[in-house]
Amino acid sequence: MKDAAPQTIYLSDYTPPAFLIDTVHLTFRLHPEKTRVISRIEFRPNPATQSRAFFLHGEGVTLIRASIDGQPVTPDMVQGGLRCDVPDAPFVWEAEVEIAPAQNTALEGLYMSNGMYCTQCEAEGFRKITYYPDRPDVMATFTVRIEGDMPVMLSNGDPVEQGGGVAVWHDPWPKPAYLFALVAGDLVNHPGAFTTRSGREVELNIWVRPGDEGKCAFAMDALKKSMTWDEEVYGREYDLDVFNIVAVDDFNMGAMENKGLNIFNSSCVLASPETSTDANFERIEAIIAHEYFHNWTGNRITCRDWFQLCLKEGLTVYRDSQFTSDMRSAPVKRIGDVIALRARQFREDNGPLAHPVRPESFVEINNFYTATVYEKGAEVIGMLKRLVGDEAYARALDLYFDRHDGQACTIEDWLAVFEEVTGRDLGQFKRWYSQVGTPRLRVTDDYKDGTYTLHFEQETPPTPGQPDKAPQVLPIAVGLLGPNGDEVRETTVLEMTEAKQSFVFEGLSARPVPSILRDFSAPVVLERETDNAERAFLLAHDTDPFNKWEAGRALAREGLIAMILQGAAPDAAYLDAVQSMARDDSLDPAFRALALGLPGQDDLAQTLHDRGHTPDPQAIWDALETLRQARAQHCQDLAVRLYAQYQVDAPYSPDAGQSGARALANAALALITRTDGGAQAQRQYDGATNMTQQLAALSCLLQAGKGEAAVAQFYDQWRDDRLVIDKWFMMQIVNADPEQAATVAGRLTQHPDFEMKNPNRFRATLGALAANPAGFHHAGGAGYRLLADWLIRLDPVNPQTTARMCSAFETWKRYDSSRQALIAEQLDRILATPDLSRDTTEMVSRIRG
Ligand code: 0A1
Ligand code: ZN
Repeated sequence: MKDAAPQTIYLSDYTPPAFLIDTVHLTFRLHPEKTRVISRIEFRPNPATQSRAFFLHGEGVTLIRASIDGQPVTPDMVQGGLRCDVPDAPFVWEAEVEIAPAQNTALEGLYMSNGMYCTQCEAEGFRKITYYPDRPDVMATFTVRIEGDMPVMLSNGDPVEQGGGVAVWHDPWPKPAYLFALVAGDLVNHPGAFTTRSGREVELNIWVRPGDEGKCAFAMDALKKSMTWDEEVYGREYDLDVFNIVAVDDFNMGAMENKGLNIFNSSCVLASPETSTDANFERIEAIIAHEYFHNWTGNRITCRDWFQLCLKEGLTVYRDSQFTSDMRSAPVKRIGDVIALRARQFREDNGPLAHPVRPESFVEINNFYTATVYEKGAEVIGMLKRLVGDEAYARALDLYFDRHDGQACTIEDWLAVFEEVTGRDLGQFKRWYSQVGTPRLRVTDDYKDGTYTLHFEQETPPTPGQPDKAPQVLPIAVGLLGPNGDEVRETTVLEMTEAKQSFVFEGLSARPVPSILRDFSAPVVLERETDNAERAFLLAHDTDPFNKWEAGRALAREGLIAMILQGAAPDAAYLDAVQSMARDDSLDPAFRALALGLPGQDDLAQTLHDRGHTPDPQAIWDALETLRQARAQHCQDLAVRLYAQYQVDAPYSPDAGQSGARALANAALALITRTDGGAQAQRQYDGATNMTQQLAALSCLLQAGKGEAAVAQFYDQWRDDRLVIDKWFMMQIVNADPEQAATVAGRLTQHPDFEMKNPNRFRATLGALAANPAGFHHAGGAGYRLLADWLIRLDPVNPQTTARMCSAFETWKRYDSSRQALIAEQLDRILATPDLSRDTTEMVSRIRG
């Protein structure tokens, strides 16, 4: 059936399901072109509603037969599914359908990746497997029988029967269809075991393609750490006898929390020192934790409807960030999270794709797995915890798990447990879920006779569809420093609820220097008229590591803005301050490496736009280059010292200590490369014993224009490792000079190893182009054309990845009229493509505005 005009779905239209399900039995007869799926589903009328309309979702499935209580029926086939007359009493629905997993390039539903069957059902993929009420508030227990000739055949829950071409799995925990999973293939496992604190023996397996079994140990260790952490910190235990993880090469996202059978993009699970960077290891640890934590926040307690996505995602991101903070360095994790939040979520808030943490409407839900739902959703949880305190947070979570286990819930349910535990009215706090945009927080201060007053003013700029905003609850963590740099007031959390509000500190002997928004206590843009002397003072003295870093970042940013707008020279105050900070061996090397980072090109473009200027991507790039060069000269001796001092002699470990040392040594190498023309980078490249060293050296060589030999060598060395070759594609494009970037990317799309159908490879190539802003936005528009060409080609193959990658264009309104015209032309060209998917149509229409 041909798609009708795409429909907008509204939160306000929610109605409960007419029928509930007790049990589901599925039989899969696997075949690449014609898999049969036989379903037997026990329905009963939902006592909570009068409606008895029976509708089952189904897309791209061929119905072979259907029956109700054993009597054949002929349902009405309608747009997106089927309808049927059914009894007003419990009944058994049976159906047989046929699907073609080998033809499924969208990677949603049941598909094949390298000869292996696998599934992706979130958000609405189960309807591509069989007819079903594919909505998260219909929860059922599943028994799955898989018939096929694959050596390993897995589904959710615990195994019941295995062998002779059959595997039967039973999941005793009621779940929505989006958590269903099936995997079948020639897989090998890396086994493990875990005993829960109440004594359940859990078999752990990481299933991979033969040859990859040596890259699973780190993920297995991360899984065990996650299981222990969730017991210790949230009191949550695992609840099945088996926990399986499978690595899949073709996957649209990072990973998926299917009950008892997590499916991972292989890039988010496979790791070895030779093939993975420290950053890869850290990310794998975090994603393993994230998916594992979903077992309670997502699976045992799920979402009533997809508008509530942040209920599971915001909370689970928050939990995985707590985990990483506990396993590694909390300040370093916080700084990294804020860099990512500003780069992705603030950017989203500032453009045409802005939406609330809990959206109120969508056309295609897959387009709402966004930084706003995930990362801002996590910030909202962090603010709530800061406001109510750790102890009340723990009690509220206990109540949430007790009360809602086995349910499909809403944000109202979530906030209600906090209201009950604390007695607070969270009505105003709830605006964080509905109001769009990043609040601006303006600060002024005055001091008189020992009394210091901070005056705050908050304002959220208008966003599409939301012209007027009400004040939000802002937890503002503040500390005060005395003139000699000592802390005269420890961190206190001010609770701002009004549009304008002042807070008074008494008994001070001199005018203090305020350290505001410590630990980035609220996701806002802080605006304060200050000067570089104060920033340098905070960089030197602030006891809050986040604000210490932030002061350095502000110094760098203001210097860069002056260079861009006024043609100023690199700021000496910044160069001195960053040098003293980098030299300070009492500071964590990982922190120093972060503090040596500079604001990104996109960050600077946004800042310029916020201040009423039209950003010029080339001017931004030039300023960054000039500053990097000046810094390299200014810190020449220090860089050599740091590089030598932070070499790691011990056998490789991806732990925080070693990876921090490598990060600092590699930051020093980047400085050295600008004064020695790449000699040291070449030595590091030639002698590298791990991927962190090898890739950092390659990046330095490419930036120095000396990468040719290394690029060729790298390919020869790694041509058989898909994940490493992704890095090879990406490095060449991200590090290309602006005028070369589109050409390099275009050339690489013609490389025999470029595979459009593999999302990782597509992102490593076209995503990398968008990650080189001066290159992507280079005058003439070659970057825009190249990306649009490939999005148009990918759309019929994989709409989901196409739609996600359209966000490369979301900032287009910031730029000059000629760039805007060039981008508009490409957006219109995409929109005019016949049969454009619903996913991409929605994204491009929203971006085009
Ligand atoms: N729930 C997963 C991410 C995920 C979301 C959507 C997907 O397909 C549309 C796939 C995976 C997580 O948060 O990890
Ligand atoms: Zn998640």
